[in-house]
Amino acid sequence: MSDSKGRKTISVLSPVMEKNRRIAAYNRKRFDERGLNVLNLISSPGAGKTTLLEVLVRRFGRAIAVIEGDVQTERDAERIRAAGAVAYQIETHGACHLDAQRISDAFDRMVIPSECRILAIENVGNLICPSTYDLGEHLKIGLLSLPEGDDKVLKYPPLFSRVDLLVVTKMDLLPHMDFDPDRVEAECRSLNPDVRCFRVSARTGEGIDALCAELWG
Ligand SMILES: Nc1nc2c(ncn2[C@@H]2O[C@H](COP(=O)(O)OP(=O)(O)O)[C@@H](O)[C@H]2O)c(=O)[nH]1
Ligand SMILES: [Mg+2]
Repeated sequence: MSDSKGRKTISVLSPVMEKNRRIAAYNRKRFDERGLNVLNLISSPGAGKTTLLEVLVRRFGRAIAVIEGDVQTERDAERIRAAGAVAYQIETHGACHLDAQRISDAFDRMVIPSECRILAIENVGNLICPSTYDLGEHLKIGLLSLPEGDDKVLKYPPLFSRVDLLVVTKMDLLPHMDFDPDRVEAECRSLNPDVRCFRVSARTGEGIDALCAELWG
């Protein structure tokens, strides 16, 4: 494409996304062959992804395995292992999201127990960059915690228009926050009419049964 001065613009974004899409499709085929339900958890840093995964690991044991994504450190994988499941840590060393190639490499390297049925991927904490990268997952899960505020869904439509599940976390903090979960769910449905909504607290256990039924069913 040329502009009015005859300068050419070369888009590198589409080839990158096209390559990611092809690898994600390959990942999904491998996950299906293994009978794995694969989750991609996306939120801001601190929304409670790892804590929720620890709760799920305590319920499902080695029937769940986890790929952790962080810029640096093995800390989240160590937490998941301490809770009792297999975890593989990806350190992106700067990248603000995971991509399908990194997941393919992790899947090659990790030893997933035969009883495993759910593979959860905890993406790098970020509401923007992970939104558009398909990893080959079956469910894209967006988490929003009460301290972040109830106005965030319409500010980050690339994520909240794509999620299969919306999980409002830290519900135990509701008495202390000006946060309206009805508003959050209504705004998410306005972008994404098919989204399934959950309200949970890892601290009290609120909503965990319903979420487990959704993931396990
Ligand atoms: N009150 C409350 N705090 C929580 C809950 N879940 C997580 N947290 C806290 O939120 C902080 C960040 O949690 P973490 O799971 O590491 O978030 P991540 O960065 O999204 O993985 C930690 O201090 C957790 O103890 C919850 O349900 N209620
Ligand atoms: Mg974490």
